[in-house]
Amino acid sequence: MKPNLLVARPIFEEVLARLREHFNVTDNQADHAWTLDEWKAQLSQHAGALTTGADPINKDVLAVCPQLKAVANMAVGFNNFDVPAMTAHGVQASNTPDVLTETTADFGFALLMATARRLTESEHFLRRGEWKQWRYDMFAGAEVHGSTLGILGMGRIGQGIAKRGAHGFGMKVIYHNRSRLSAAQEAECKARYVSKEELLRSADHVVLVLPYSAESHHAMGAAELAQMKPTATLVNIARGGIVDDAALAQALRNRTIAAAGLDVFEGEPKVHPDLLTVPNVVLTPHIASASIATRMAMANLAADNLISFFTQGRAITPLNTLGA
Ligand code: 8YV
Repeated sequence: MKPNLLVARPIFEEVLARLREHFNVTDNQADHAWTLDEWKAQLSQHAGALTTGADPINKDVLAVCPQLKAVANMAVGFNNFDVPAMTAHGVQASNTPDVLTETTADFGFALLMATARRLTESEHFLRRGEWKQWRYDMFAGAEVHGSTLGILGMGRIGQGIAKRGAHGFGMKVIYHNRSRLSAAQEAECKARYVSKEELLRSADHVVLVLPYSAESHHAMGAAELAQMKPTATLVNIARGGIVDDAALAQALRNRTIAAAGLDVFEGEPKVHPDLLTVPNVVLTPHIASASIATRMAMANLAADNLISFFTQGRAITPLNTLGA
């Protein structure tokens, strides 16, 4: 008998077809946004699930899902999972690292450039029909090449951004991370380890690529924003909640920093209303990993994690180790 598998959100038909070879699949191609109660009711009938970063697996959910054996997150970030609780319930957790690193780093760089060079603000101006003549200072922004790039969170994606900045744009790269990179990794990224305070004080462009946790909640709040240069920009491609969005909107309005680029938001898909009215922010709807090839690779890796777990007893990229 094939195990029951719940696919929480729409995914590629090809990947669903692969899953159907191994599982009785309940899919959600209609993309009806389940309430928490609907989610729990659905999940309680399944042995496995393929989730996205928005689908919670916590103690409350696990309590009503005694049949659940494995959940594969189609995301590298897994702050929607309570991994210790999953381990305690004997549920295999997995995510999709590596396959999205370069695509996400590309997007981080795109957002940095769009923010520094005021891309969307100037496009909106043009679309409104306000472009009447050339002016020396029209949408003059911050320099990217040769400037100082500060990266907070230096995992795989952070390193990808560092390499693009150092090797492609001649930027001086500084970084802060819980643990320091090896000398070889620092040399490869041409990156210098500094304290968070030094990074905020001296970077022209600050990029956030750290995981969300209780520790990183509001890691960029009013006090941290106040340490940045008034000419500096801030880019968040990590998770909503790392930045205090209300404090950021205020810093942007008061021009205590020059501009920001945000792909993630506190409480997304809702966006803090103040961010929608300040001009000096580039806003995108959590699309950093959204190239077709990468989304396909993520979906396939999540599917492989489930197939491998249910056929061979182990996930390919597990987040926890289950007891014997
Ligand atoms: C996903 C992401 O698009 O991988 C992550 O952690 O944030 C994105 O790539 C999103 O989480 C949907 O699962």
